Amino acid sequence: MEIQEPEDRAGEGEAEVATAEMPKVEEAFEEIDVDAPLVGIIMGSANDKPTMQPAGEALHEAGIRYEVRVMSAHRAPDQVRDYCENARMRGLRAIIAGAGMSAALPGFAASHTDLPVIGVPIAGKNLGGLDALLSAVQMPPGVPVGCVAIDGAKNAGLLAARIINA
Ligand code: RP5
Repeated sequence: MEIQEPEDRAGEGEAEVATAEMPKVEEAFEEIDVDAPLVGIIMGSANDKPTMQPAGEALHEAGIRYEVRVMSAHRAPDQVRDYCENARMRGLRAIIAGAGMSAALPGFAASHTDLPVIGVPIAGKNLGGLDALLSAVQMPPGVPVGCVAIDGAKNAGLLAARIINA
């Protein structure tokens, strides 16, 4: 019995170290997983926010984390490029891109990521959103952009949710 006591203590000690350290590691990984958004909602102007809000609401109702960023393809192309190039590495799995007028944002975003990009054409003052619609749906072969209806942000959120849950 006297010989076994040190062995038992050694075993218990190792177990104590292991159980003391494991929760910290698990918590660290949980924090990364839990907080990371899965969908990025980007738009060309802060003025697009009210139109794009239903996309966030649809994702929220589906329990899918998302983030919102305002970035213009023509006013801040470097920012859009960097965001899209890093999107997959950051854990995003889909991007929703809303923009009005000639609306390069969805196609420009899709050219800088291999994640699915869902375009939301936003109605402008002059052409009722037809310009933005055509900019998204008429993307040349090789750079796909999914496209919902003009001002159809709700469906963009629902479609992103289906992509995430597929
Ligand atoms: C696009 O041009 C935006 O997406 C917006 O819909 C449109 C007009 O932009 P603002 O003049 O409202 O900033 O870039």
